[in-house]
Amino acid sequence: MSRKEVFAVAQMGPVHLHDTKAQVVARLVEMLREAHSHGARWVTFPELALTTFFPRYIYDNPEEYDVFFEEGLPSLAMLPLFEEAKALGIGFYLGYAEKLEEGGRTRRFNTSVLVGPDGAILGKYRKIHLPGTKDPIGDREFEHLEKRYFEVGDLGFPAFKTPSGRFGMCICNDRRWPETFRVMALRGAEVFMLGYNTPTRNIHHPEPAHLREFHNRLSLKSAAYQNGAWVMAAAKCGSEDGFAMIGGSAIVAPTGEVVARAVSEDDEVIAYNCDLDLGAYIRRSVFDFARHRRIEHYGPITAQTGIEVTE
Ligand code: ING
Repeated sequence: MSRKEVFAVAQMGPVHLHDTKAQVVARLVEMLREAHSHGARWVTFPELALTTFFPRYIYDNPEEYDVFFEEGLPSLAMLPLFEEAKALGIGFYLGYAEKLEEGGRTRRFNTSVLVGPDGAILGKYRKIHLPGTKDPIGDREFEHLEKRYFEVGDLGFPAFKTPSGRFGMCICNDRRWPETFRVMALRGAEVFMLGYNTPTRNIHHPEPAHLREFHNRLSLKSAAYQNGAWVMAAAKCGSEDGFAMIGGSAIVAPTGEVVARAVSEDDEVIAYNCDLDLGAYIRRSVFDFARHRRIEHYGPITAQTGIEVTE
């Protein structure tokens, strides 16, 4: 028996500082419609999909950077997308900068929301692995200041129940950490949705540009195969005000094979009719967690953060 559903990934081309959220959301709605024309029931949009990747810039005061954040869910800017998706009966993953008042203080997260085909909000995820630095490095062409603008996510790595099965969400750098996917898989996730903004240049040390795409693909394929799950990965890419980011959006099968990928660095919709039972044999054999995992030997994974050499 196979549970087949069409999933789409909506890759975004650049969003520039001067682009308005209304202009960007109109692009997302356009891609939603294109996904619908492919018969898609689910669409994955990128990380921080409503704005340029602003953590590349140095801001000192919230008044300067709060313009990039959304309040409320759906926020005013998101409304046209939520309405169109509900009208088309399409569920979606959307990455955005979340701002809220809680416990008498302002909190800011790099967040993704999962919305069902009926428009119901199924869950939220807040990015846990924040790369880069809290303070500017300086003397670089751009920065990577997610630790400056966002708190570490406080919702863990849930697996959300949807009408199509259990989905997990993560965001960008999370995909480089195997713990991300294993936790969601241990909670029953059979589809992982994620968005990313990955600069083509490494500001921390000289690295050949081709490795950016190689490491992206390596992370996605490993996550899929080692957890017997589908991976939907949506890039925001191209040159945003001259700052280049990789594309390579992809749909990866539980076998680890890329079944669809974007070929441009613009807005581009890819889609695939996914058999959600394809991963079942992998989770019943090579990665039958219950039968093969030996947690009594995994202690250091949660007992320590960095490397500890004992002898
Ligand atoms: N971007 C990048 C990512 O993890 C990065 C940052 C790139 C870190 C390459 C390490 C190596 O894809 C975000 N937004 O996390």
